[in-house]
Amino acid sequence: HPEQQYLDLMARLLNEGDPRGDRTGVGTRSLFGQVLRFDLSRGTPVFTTKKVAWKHAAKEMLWFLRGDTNIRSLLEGSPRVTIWSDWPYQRYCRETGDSIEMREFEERILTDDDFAQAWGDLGPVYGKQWRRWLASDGREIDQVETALDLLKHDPNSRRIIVEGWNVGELDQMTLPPCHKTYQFWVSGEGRLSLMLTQRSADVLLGVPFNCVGASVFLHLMAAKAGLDVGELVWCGADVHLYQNHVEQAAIQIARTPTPWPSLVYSGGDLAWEAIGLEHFELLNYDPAPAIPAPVAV
Ligand code: UFP
Repeated sequence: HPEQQYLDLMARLLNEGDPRGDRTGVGTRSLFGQVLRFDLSRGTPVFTTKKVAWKHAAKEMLWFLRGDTNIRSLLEGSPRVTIWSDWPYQRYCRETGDSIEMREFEERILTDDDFAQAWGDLGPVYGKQWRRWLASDGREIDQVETALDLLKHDPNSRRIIVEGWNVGELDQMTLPPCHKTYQFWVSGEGRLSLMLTQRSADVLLGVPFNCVGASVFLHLMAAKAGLDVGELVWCGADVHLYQNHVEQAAIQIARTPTPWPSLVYSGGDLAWEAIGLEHFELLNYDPAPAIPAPVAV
């Protein structure tokens, strides 16, 4: 089962991971430079040994792809995606001295346009860089559409890249990108593969989410370019298991994967802004129960 690669990676981190301090103060076991490969024509890497909130990850990916950087549309509709809310909430409390609850902050983002504009934006994070990278001559570059154009008209290109790591703007971002580079490749038979390079990877909580996001990206680009889906190659640089995730990892490693589900996208060549969760279905997903674990922030 291809998920065994992921479980083996967690086991290696447990057994051989280098004990390191880290920014969050929690401490990790870390290995530098790891690879997982998944053939998406045989199923989608939505891991089964622990239930993955795949709709949250897919909704976030669609938000990146629309070029959105405001948390408002993540909070709208179902599911309510709150993974980005903490930073703007902290900024609001810090800069205004107001001490409202998180839930109330999110309600105001949803219902008050001016408030959302003033406090809901995360700076030039993924969506901005992917769709409107600011060049030194003032042009805004749409990396996603450029990549799509290359897939259609120059599929042999070795330059089909969507990059998040804009060095000159890192200090304006809420978070510097983790899943920083997406590179596409088309096989001679017309299968689209994607290599994701992640500079920093929380193996228990981040990686399952990032694999879903990358799968959604790959399916969408394949559908829009008229290609079949090929491999997702996941590459992690600093791949780590937080010290307070050791027990959860041990529980998960002891589980046996069930057959992989299939992600089906039915939106065809819809505009990025028009694509929603209603255009996706995940067939035959039968995961083991979730394993609660604290997020390091
Ligand atoms: N992290 C991920 N994937 C993500 C994301 C964050 O694994 O998509 F946004 C984890 C990696 C790391 C932490 O544990 O969040 C980011 O911290 P740092 O910026 O210090 O690498």
